[in-house]
Amino acid sequence: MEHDILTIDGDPIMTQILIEQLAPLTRPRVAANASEAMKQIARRVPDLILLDTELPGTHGIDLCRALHSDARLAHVPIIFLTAQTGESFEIEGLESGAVDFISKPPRGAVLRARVKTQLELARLTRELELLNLTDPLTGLINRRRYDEVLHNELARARRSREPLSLILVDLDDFKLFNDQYGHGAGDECLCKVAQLLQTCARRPADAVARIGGEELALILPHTPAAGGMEVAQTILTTLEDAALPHLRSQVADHVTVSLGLACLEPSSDIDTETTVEAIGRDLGERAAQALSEAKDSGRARFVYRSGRRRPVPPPETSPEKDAPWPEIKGIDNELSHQRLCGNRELFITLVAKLLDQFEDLVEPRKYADMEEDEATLHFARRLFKLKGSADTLGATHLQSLAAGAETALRQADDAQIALLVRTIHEHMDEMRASCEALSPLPFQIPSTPTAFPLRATAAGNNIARP
Ligand code: GH3
Ligand code: MG
Repeated sequence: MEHDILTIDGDPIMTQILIEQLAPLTRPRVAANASEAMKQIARRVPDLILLDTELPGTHGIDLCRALHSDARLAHVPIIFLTAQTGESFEIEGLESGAVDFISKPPRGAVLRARVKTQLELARLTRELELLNLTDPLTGLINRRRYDEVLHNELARARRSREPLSLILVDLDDFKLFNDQYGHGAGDECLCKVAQLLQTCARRPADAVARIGGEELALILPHTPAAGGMEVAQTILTTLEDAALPHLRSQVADHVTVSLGLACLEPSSDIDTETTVEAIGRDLGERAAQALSEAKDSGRARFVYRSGRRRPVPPPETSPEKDAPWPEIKGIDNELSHQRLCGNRELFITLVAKLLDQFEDLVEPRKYADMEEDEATLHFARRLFKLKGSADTLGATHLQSLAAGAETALRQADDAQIALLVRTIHEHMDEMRASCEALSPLPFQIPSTPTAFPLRATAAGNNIARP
């Protein structure tokens, strides 16, 4: 890659000499005085600056000091070109921020060698700093950089009254993963999850960090709660699609994560009196509480926790103001609206997913190939997941039916399981029917299963007997 060198010299002849001598390396940009230099820097930060000590109207040392204190140029080496000699002058120059001196008139080979050395040193310094800010295992930014990014983005959000979402991510049953597959495989799994998270947060300002052992985080600037929820849901779906095997997960047969989402909303949370540190603390606490709720309520899901002072948005603040929140039988509208922050699109996606995924809770064909223990475990996981999805959607009756079936499974009560699974199916059929009655149809409704599955399955596999 060609280097971007800026020469700052008031003498056109000297400038021409520099252009010719640097030709084997690059074609430099040139500035004849301080103000031209500042314009060039504003266009693009150069890789290196060659600065004349006797500029018209400015002392080179003063300009060097000013350039050195400019945060954009903190990593840009400045080399002095000077006709002056003397120890005190050199000391002053080095103290002003220059890294080297070249005496005028320069000799081409010496100039190029010194420039190359400084460019290489600057590159190595940048790499070292990057290493310091990067987690070596996953390549994500590390805790230290996460703290910096969060602080800077919160300060910006407060200043420009923009929203910001924070998502904390924790792998589910990761200890069991390590126990089952070994620590090396655990490391690989973490890397894979890190890569997948990066595909879910693709805006340039988004940052994905590893903030602890198996804890990751996403900082999403300019993103209100509804957008944060969409990213959280995308993460869940992406992991489901990736289906990284996790035999001992208590939640699914693949690796899952739990997510805690909290948002800074300009209208209520951002108060110019509150310090950025306090805003960050509050946001972090809310996201951590949401994560802990996601774990406690069944894992493999996201929970959103709104701000303390933030009122629950009334329906008219929905992203699609004109479209009413669909009334679906069995779903507590107020609860779902609140949980999903009025994100109608997400609501519809989740209902469709629920009806699709649990259309056939017992899956007779799948159970036909399973051993009894495996079938029981599989069934238990599906119930667990159904309970979680119902909870997210505010489908409270469905949630308690699934919880009841879990208890019956633990007690090996076949009759009760059969009854509850039948009731669950009936309940979901009613939900499906009420979706079909909506006009216009909010989504493609999965077909109703033709045969009631449990009897065939229970008879064939005794799934309820652990
Ligand atoms: P939960 O669903 O409640 O989060 O359960 P968990 O097992 O994931 O959580 P717990 O806190 O009990 O255990 C975390 C595990 O993550 C234990 C630890 O060995 C593992 N872990 C943390 N950092 C790393 C790592 O860098 N590599 C590997 N392979 N494992 C790690
Ligand atoms: Mg964990």
